[in-house]
Amino acid sequence: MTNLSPLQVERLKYQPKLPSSLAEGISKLTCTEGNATESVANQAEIKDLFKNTYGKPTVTFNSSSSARDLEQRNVGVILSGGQAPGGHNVIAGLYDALKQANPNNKLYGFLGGPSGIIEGKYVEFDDKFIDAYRNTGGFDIIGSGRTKLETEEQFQSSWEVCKKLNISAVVIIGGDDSNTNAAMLAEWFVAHNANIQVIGCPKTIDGDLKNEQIEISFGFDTATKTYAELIGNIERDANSAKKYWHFIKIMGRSASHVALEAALETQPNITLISEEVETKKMSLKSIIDYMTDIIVRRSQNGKNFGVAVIPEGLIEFIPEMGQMIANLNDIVTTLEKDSKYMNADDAEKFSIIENTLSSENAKVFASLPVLIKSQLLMDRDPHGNVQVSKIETEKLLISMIQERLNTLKAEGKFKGKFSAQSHFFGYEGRCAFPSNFDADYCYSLGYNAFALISFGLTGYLSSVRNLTAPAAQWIAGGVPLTMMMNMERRNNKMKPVIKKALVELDGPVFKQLADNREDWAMNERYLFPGAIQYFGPSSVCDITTRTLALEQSSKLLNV
Ligand code: FBP
Repeated sequence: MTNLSPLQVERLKYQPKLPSSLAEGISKLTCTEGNATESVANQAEIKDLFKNTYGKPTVTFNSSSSARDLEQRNVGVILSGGQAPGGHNVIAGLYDALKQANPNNKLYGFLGGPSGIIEGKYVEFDDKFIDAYRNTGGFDIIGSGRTKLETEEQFQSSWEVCKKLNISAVVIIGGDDSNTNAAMLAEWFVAHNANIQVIGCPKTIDGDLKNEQIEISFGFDTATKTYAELIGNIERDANSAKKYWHFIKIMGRSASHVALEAALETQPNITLISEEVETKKMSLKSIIDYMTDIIVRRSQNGKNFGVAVIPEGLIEFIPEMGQMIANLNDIVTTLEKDSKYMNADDAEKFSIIENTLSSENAKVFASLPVLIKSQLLMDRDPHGNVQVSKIETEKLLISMIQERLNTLKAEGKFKGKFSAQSHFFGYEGRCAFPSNFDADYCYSLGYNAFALISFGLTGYLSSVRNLTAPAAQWIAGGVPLTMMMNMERRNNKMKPVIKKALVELDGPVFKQLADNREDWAMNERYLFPGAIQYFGPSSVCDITTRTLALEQSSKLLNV
């Protein structure tokens, strides 16, 4: 093979593991229904919006000795939203299950995310195509996109494209927003007697698409291991040179799961958790006080260095910032239709914004450095989210801490040095070769998605549970998408969306940080996880995240 790295050559040969219930083959399955379900909140509104798909039972698969006859069918697949390691294996698992069910089945991949199904841009997979992508990172097999599937025209054109290709099921691999799209499309197809099923797969490095049935979204394992490797390397550098404070912002959007997991893997001196900041109503000033205090105390011990981990979405969780950003989101949607605003330069835009925000929020906006103001005005994503990856919170914290230390120095209360480096680890982790865990989990999710299709289900999320046990003992099944939904304000309107799971402050994962952070602040308890290992002892290659291990063991204790 040409143009392949030695690792890729070896990874192509890796055979992902399946739960034993699925390993017998797609035709040898039984489907057991659980109880009818309710949405997590706003039941009446969600039921009204999803008249045909609301309230379905959860399902579990078991292997059976008798084989089912499975009709020939064509399926379409979409990769949606941000990249997450293992997406290619979801498609490989889906493809293998579909071909095993009937060699005449066809799998079409829609190009560039949800827009591919609307515009009819697709490829048909064959063995050679799929084989080149097995166990690789990235979404480049068909590309991804963030188009929000929500209008009548989009649904109508998706239907036309499916009819043309004789597609009777669509699999959407995505995060909370993309699976909200999946739920909407599933409902629309049923309401229009289209006879097309829609199945979702839980993807996102953010780790916030989880609940009782979904233990973790795929990609979280590999991405956090990649960030932990990088943080560990920086800790070693900091501890060698002893001259810099490293401020590291970690991707993960609103929830702090990624930052928390990476922190447990590396034990840095400071870790901020957005959910704690919000719950304790910590102002920006009190965050600066907290961080400055640790920097000053370490300096008194002769340590003018350290490592601080900052979750990507922090800014939205600082109460005064969160309120200002919510107000900003509402007014920006309107202002973007105003040509005077759109043609204004940055300074004029800031002044229009300050005159339109409520007086309290205008004060907060005005107090920010120009860099952060401009970043806050950047385009929202198609789902109405501020693009937190573009807001340099790490630089905001550094500049405010520097100011505070200058004052303390002038007052004779700080005699040390403060020299800071800023980093943002995000895109580095999203396309890594999937860890063994993600390679197995993703393949199983894809395979299982076809199992859901084969039982005629629609509006379900592929679910594989019991993930801290060996893969053979994993439990395969499905969860109705509406079960995870609630109503939230997006783009100035209340919309049905899948509820994000945030870090629980009374949960075992946060507790692990809270119990240790004072020790980690003052001492170098750094851990160096090193690079992900794909070959070698299972104790190194097959370990899952601390988040999953702690959450699952605490569930067992509470049973
Ligand atoms: P998803 O929710 O689509 O999985 O996105 C994950 C993510 O990586 C976030 O952590 C990050 O804030 C965002 O995507 C960045 O988006 P983009 O790739 O559009 O820059």
